[in-house]
Amino acid sequence: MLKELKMKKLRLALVASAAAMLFSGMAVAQSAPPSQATVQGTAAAAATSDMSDGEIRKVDKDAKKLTIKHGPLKNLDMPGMTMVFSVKDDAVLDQVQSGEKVRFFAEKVDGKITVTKIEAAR
Ligand SMILES: [Cu+2]
Repeated sequence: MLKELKMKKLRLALVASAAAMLFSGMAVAQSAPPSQATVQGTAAAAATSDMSDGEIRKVDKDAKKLTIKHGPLKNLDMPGMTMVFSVKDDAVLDQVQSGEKVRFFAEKVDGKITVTKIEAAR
């Protein structure tokens, strides 16, 4: 009975270490190809840059606004969501299109959350 319990514990420990190895292996694989960056896979990249991931959902040239499905915005303390942004430079409205994946930076300008930097995601 006691021996059986010990075996069970040992097996659990083995499973846990195998899972840990698998997880660390995955982390390495995920950070390896920079071109494969996804919304989930850019945690490391976000640390080196303040740009956030986003996907353009709507370009409203009349209102001069962009609807972006975005990842967490660290500087604004905002989790990922889909929302409307003002743009600092109207020219970006001609540079992006709905469905496009982007990297961008937003900050509060005159009380409005405004996209101040944006580029196509690689
Ligand atoms: Cu938001």
